[in-house]
Amino acid sequence: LTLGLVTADLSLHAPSQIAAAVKRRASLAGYNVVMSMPEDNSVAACEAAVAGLLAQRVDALLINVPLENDAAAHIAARSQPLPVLFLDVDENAPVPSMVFDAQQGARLGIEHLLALGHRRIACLAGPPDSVSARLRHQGWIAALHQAGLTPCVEAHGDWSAASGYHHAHAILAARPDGVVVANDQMALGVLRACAEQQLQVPDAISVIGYDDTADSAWFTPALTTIRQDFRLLGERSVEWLLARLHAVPTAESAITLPVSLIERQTSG
Ligand code: IPT
Repeated sequence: LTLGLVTADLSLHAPSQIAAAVKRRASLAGYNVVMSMPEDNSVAACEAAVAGLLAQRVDALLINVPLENDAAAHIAARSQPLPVLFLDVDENAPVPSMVFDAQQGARLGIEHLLALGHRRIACLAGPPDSVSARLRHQGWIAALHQAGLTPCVEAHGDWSAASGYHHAHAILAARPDGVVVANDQMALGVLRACAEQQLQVPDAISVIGYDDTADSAWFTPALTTIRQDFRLLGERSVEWLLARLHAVPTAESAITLPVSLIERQTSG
């Protein structure tokens, strides 16, 4: 039996760790995993990837690419009658989903900076066409708003360390005392820019990442971040599909997984 995984760019740390976790859990159950990586971020490319997996006669589908509600509904309809689960959609999307709690993650990061006494807070968001990037960004704004604040500067990167580094220059020019970053790879680029400008982290500026990928504890300084438990997502998502394949009627269809703040050396 075979599970199909449509995945976001595997050169990014989070999708590759999710794919590894899916593969590990599926193997335990005696399932193969076949993967397809869409050519670009378009809905057409995602549909082509799904069609390719369906042609390989997969038994169930996991979709880990960002999809707006109507695109996800369209893909779910085309995948009928196979079980399909979406990992990067809005939690209110009209399809079965298993997503990390973006609002909680955003709030944890902002509240941590506020508790440390920071008030000039910068936001380095992910790409505007990513659902999870948008939800994190909205969560930051809402949490800042509750404290009567707005970001002192904002930018959008593309998830890569290079984009974090390039946007850091405009961000640091606004003299924030804390910056929330939408993923750890971009935070790595921000740390590099801070080092080049001789800004001591965390004395001069706190940096909070998002993901807690396997390397993040090894950044210099070790990164404070919001942990998304990719191993758990891999396990739970495969188990959800297995339940559906065995027609277990109790499987919920909109599951939100909690995230947590991991305090290391980049916040203070
Ligand atoms: C999300 C990661 O947080 C981000 O760093 C980036 O890798 C992105 O994936 C790629 O699509 S995690 C996803 C399950 C929302």
